[in-house]
Amino acid sequence: MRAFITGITGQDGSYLAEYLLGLGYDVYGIVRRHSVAEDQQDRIEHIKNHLQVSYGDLSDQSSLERAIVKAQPDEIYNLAAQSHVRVSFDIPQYTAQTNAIGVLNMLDTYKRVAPGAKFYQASSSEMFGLSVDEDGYQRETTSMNPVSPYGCAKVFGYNMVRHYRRAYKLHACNGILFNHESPRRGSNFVTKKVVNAACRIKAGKQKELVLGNIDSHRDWGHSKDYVRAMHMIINEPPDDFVVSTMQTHTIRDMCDIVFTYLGMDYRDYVTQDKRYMRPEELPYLRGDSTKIRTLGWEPEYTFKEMLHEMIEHD
Ligand code: NAP
Ligand code: G4F
Repeated sequence: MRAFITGITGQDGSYLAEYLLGLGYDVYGIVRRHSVAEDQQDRIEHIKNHLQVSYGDLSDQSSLERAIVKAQPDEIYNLAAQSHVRVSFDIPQYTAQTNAIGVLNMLDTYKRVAPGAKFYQASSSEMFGLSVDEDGYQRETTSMNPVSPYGCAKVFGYNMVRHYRRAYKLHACNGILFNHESPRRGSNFVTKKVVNAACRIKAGKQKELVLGNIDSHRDWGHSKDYVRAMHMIINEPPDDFVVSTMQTHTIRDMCDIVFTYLGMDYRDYVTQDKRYMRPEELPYLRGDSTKIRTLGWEPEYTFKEMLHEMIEHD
């Protein structure tokens, strides 16, 4: 089996590549051109001799075509994105080019050069925005009411996948993943920022931690559990699936667990500043993943185990 992964240098792409190599797949991917080439592949350094990567970018359709023709994939995972919600308010057009038009570029290339393959799109719980069902969960049938350029662009990609599935009878599916973290999480997402700062404070290298809104709720899982779900979803009849832990916590709860593990009280160190607030906030996420759980998926990590692993790593 041959898999083609966009976003292979990212948190999820690196775990997915590892997982698929472990299953015996040949794994292909694209990487972007960076001005500092030395550290751009840090997350895949340990497996890079087993991967076939070429330069490519979601905004350059010719590069996608060359890479997919070379890979002749059975499975295509489109994980590449400008993945930071706060940053999407600063660079909305770039975010839309990558996360919306980039998905269309991928789908169109897939349809033309590899229509026999299966296609997975990295959709997001950020698409639900302000919508919550009466029982306090978001699920596959919950309406989408996004509150960020990132969320709006992801809704476009999500709908394009559904459209291509129906119109051209392609095996294209969406995983609607709730937040997931790991030691490989980018340093400006809130879990990694808190873990990193708490470790530095403990070591006497930092005095305080400045955050934005610490009362929003997120449903946080572990990236390793969620890449297993991606592989399961793409190998089902084409459909859309929510992936979540079904539990929710505030940023405040998360700070409490991290600082307590290191023998400190977060209230002595955490302050808030409007520079980390968003023009519009998504206050509450809690996913109902019953649909994928009926296929046998469930997370192995608890919330605390995931945070403890991140702390031990730092
Ligand atoms: P990540 O660590 O930020 O990785 C994003 C990847 O996309 C990186 O490899 C990045 O390359 C690549 N990329 C960005 N723009 C690109 C472009 N124009 N062309 C080609 N590659 C590009 O994100 P992640 O956490 O692994 O998330 C993976 C996907 O799942 C994303 O689509 C994200 O939006 C979605 N998602 C994530 C979560 C979550 O909680 N993690 C939840 C729901 C959905 P560089 O290394 O060169 O920057
Ligand atoms: O860690 P975050 O930046 O993740 P966010 O915005 O929920 O987005 C992540 O999850 C989405 C799925 O729901 C993905 F689609 C997306 O790609 C990404 O992986 O922020 C989490 C919460 C927010 O409510 C934010 O306002 O933490 C709050 N927060 C408070 N202080 C902060 C900070 N977030 C960041 N990044 N930095 C802060 O200082």
